[in-house]
Amino acid sequence: AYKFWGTQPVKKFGDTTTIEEGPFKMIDLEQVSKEPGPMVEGFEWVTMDLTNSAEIKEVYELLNGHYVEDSEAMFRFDYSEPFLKWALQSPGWMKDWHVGVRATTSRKLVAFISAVPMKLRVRKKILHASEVNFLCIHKKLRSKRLAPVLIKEITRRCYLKGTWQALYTAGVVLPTPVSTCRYYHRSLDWAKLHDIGFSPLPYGSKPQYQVAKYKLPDRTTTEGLRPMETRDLDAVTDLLKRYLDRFDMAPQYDKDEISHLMLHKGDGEQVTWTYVVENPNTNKITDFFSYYLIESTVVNPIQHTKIRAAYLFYYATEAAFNPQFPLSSTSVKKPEELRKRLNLLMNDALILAKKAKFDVLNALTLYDNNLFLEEQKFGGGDGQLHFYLYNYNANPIAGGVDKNNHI
Ligand code: YNC
Ligand code: MG
Repeated sequence: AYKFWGTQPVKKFGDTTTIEEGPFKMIDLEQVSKEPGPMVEGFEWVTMDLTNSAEIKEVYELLNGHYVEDSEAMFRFDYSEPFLKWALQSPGWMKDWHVGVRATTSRKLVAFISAVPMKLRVRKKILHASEVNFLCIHKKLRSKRLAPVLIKEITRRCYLKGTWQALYTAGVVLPTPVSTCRYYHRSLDWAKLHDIGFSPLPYGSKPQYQVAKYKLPDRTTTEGLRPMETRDLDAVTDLLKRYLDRFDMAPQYDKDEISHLMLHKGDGEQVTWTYVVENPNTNKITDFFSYYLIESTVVNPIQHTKIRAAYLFYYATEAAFNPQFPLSSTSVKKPEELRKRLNLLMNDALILAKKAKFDVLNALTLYDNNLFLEEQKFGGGDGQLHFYLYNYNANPIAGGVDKNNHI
């Protein structure tokens, strides 16, 4: 098993000794091939130009037909063209890291893999890493060992840019997750989710009870809540940095990245929604939250053809820094203030997502999410998301737990 992954600089299964964290190997740039590895006969490597709308559309169509499905193949991610532009052209992006495979004769795009640069902090060390995503092979070319060829090619291209580590996530188990999270789902339109087979009717319940359970108020309740604007960038960047510093593994974003990730730039379809709380007395930004849109295709539709899902993205709150509970204190429960504040904010996030016509809000069991998932009526899903590091040996990191083991 793991004929390919067994050859790669990743942790082996069952290796549970606590180690000093660091790269598995040092890469000598001289030894990195300047040419791509051999491609299967009849196919060739291409670099996609995602500033070209025709090429974005080709990537969109490959993913729309062939990307990730749930275990029962009822739904398939339908990442939109604006989403792909947003995700793949984040600050520092490189064209070289948008790798395609075309059929030589027909020119059809049949496989794709991508990376974007990211600064990732693992405990105290900051890695200048890449984030690898959107690995996809056309269904007719599956199980031909093409995936390892794509992974080796993106690795080569990362190495050529002096990037020796990568972060990637997958629903499948590979050697070896550094962290594992579970997906949770909060119904916003229960009737629709039930119709498409996403939400079962619990035993002994009735549809009208389910609809009533998930009903939300019309108006938000947090005083000072409003959409984020450009003038909030410094405050949000600073707040998120301090908030994420409480966890063992998190990205390090600068102002440009926060601008890219959080602000809808007004050209084309919106993919990201961000709200801040401005204290009406001090005009200080005390909290923010964001989510993004990914639709999924209903594979065998009866009535509805798409699920419109919001994914909880970054958030932060000053309530995490309650001076009564200094972060240096160990093994105490999270301050009650933080739990209360997050529940207030997330309830407003649900109200806003409902108003923006989302069917469901999805979240993972990471950061402080465990403080609100149940109270906000999220239900645990079947899916897990495993986080992996390439060429970096790290001790496991529990999802949903901060540095002081606060739950
Ligand atoms: C996967 N998701 O275990 P072994 S996530 C990584 N990520 O290798 P073949 C995967 N490896 O076990 P197929 C993987 N899924 O022999 C399978 N594998 O060691 C491994 N699905 O290859 C698998 N997108 O070509 C096995 O399999 C080997 O034809 C088998 O292709 C797989 O984007 C796949 O789920 C996933 O399109 C491409 O099934 C295909 O089945 C497909 O015979 C639907 O492959 C879409 C889908 C994956 C979404 C994602 C993150 C990818 C991360 C890749 C690893 C990056 C490493 C870091 C590189 C940069 C380093 C630096 C610096
Ligand atoms: Mg294959």
